[in-house]
Amino acid sequence: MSFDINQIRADFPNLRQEVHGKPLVYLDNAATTHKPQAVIDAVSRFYGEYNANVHRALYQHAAEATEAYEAVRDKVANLINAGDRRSIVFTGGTTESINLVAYAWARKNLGPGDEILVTEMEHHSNLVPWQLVARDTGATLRCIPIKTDGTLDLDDSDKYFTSRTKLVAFTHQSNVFGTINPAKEIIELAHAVGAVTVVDAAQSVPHLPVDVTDLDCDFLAFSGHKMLGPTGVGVLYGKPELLESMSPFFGGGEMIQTVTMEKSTWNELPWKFEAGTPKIAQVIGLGAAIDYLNEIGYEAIGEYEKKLTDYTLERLAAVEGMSIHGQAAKRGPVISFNLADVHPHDLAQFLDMEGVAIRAGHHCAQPIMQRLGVPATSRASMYIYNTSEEIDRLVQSIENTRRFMTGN
Ligand code: C6P
Repeated sequence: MSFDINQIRADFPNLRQEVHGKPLVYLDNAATTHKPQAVIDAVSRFYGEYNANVHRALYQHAAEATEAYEAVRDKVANLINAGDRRSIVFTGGTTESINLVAYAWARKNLGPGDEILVTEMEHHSNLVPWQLVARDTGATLRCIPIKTDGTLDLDDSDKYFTSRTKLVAFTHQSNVFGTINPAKEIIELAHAVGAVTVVDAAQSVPHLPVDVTDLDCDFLAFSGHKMLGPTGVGVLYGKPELLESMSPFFGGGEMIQTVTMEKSTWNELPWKFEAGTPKIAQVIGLGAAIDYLNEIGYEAIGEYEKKLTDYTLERLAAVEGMSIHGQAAKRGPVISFNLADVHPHDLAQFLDMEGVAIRAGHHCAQPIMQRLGVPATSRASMYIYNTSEEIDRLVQSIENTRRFMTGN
């Protein structure tokens, strides 16, 4: 399909909303994206036409629901080029996926003297779970610092990747700077010292083709709601041999093979990690989101987002008193900034009155704020349905706010 922005926008009912009497300009896509009608319809069709639990019953709708649910596993495996559908575990989101690895792999395999390596640009979801693992196992948490341009300082990699490094967890794309990290290089460095790798792909899978076979990552996590899918569903990819070696994280229905009063045995992969009634409607909605993205194609998405990001950077840079954080050459459509003499929260509130939705705060990445020496930043994050006209409205609203707040 060619990239027809008008057609794409027409697919998203939320983009037709007005806020405070103004057409909505939604620029908080790194937090969550809107949903195309196809995703809303897929969820609605499940509930309205063949609602049933999966993997359990033999009647018609149960079979249809199971088939629809399991078909999405294949779609996800294709999307990230995982050779084996057993490596795809459905979770509640990126945060749950990372915690699954922290509980079911790291707590069993790490101890005093071992090191967990993260980066200074992690979202709290890929930092706090490792702090907890370090606390509980006696392992040490270490960190690759960021440079002033918002990229990772990998110059002295020998300092960080050592024989003690047992796990390396890093974000593929920063939710603050937009930086796309050199994932393959980091994974090679990790594997060279025998460490297991965890890629936080929450911000990359929505925008880039991600190939787990080429990356050779051990685990990779992402969320459905940041890629046009429903909330409450995410994916953990794990190499099957690692997932096999792990004990279940949650116990309950579905994840067992046999249960006696004394003991239980576990179901096969991936169901060993999907205890209880799974996120059936959400997974089906995620499948529709993947179909939608595939129809447009990642190449067209990447080209469009690059043009829009370049335009936004250029327009924002021309605003008086503007500081943009992060100048990575390889970046996604996420731009954080501060405007002199205007607190990010005030800016976000003024913009809201103009119908422009951005995020202001620490973006669940407080170490970055500490590094930048600011309590908060403003952040505009774009997706496939945003336009240069919307960026003009963003910039005009920022200009209006600046004039109002500073009086010049
Ligand atoms: N970042 C943002 O506005 P969940 O909440 O589990 O779907 O995703 C967590 C998460 C993990 N890693 C990265 C890099 C992320 O950006 C996020 C979510 C949102 O930046 C909400 S704080």
